[in-house]
Amino acid sequence: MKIKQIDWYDIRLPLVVPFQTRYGTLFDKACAILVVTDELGHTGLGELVTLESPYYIQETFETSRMIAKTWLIPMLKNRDIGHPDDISTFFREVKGNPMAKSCLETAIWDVYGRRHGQPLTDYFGDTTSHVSVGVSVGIEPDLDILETTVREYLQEGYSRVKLKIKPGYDVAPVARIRRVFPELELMVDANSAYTEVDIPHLLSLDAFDLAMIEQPFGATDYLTHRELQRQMTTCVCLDENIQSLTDIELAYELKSCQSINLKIPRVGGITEALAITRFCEQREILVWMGGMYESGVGRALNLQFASQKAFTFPGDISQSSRYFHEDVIESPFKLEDGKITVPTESGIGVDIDEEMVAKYCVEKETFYL
Ligand code: OSB
Ligand code: MG
Repeated sequence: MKIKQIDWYDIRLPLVVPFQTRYGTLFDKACAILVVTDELGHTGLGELVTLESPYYIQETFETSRMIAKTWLIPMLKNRDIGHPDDISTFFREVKGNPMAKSCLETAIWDVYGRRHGQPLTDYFGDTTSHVSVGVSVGIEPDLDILETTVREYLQEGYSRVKLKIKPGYDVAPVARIRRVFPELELMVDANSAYTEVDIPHLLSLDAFDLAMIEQPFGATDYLTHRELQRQMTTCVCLDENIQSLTDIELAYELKSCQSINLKIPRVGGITEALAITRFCEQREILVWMGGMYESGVGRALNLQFASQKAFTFPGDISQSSRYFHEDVIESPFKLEDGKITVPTESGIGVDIDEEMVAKYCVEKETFYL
């Protein structure tokens, strides 16, 4: 297979509710939708999901876009692609920048699947047709509003709730939600907001029967996570730390975590994400699917990936309407009986809605390879 053309659409989707994390508040989501075309005219879709600020990981929307357009796309010129696994090998020359790599790598997996008439789930082993999902709730200082928000999500059918926390906003919201919903599968995500001196304070979260605490410390801080996991009963989960298979190998050897939030874009694409999943399965590390406020394109892939049997814990894959008024795909995802149906058409199983892409597109560029 050869890639002949790449159409790059920069998109800006307004959010239904602004998301507040300790990084600030997000009012709309920038993303790019990539359409890659092979030499036979089959097309594949990819999404660039990077946030605009460098506060989550090093990449920003602009740096990912520049790396992809200037360095990665030219690497595909005249290359024979035997299998989509080849892409991660070609891209190894460029260091880091997993999200830039992933938007192209996943689009190439998609065109490969469509060309062979196979949904990507066919390449993932045993999968299920419906996935139970959770919801990631932003920081809401008014705990009455927080409680109402959580109640509404539970009524919609989400089977797990993740609360974002930060210093000064942790025990109080957790205690409140736990008191009101004693049976709820509840967890917290700190997005690196704490340091070693906070360990005694974080240990007080052990009292709330949380499923896990996600990424309390810095993105390369394996040792402080190890120290917390040594002292804490609650499962420590890593997100920002895990950008490759090597990172989870290190975390496993050091006993820095018992779980990881896996995001395909944060690890450079499907090939690496599969290797990480297999590693976790073999070592009883709980692996589950994270999210980056994806549009329908990235969400379709996340759903397919999370349909693997290793993904027993509900992912951060909410229905499209929780994020956006309108989506760029033809049939936006809906929660039904607490589950979302995994697309079964070939490739990622969804098609873009041309009208929506045109409506929310702010810039377009075409590359001929
Ligand atoms: O830390 O998991 C995170 C979104 C953007 C960046 C980082 C994170 C998140 C989420 C949202 O928690 C998950 C989602 O609903 O897409
Ligand atoms: Mg996280």
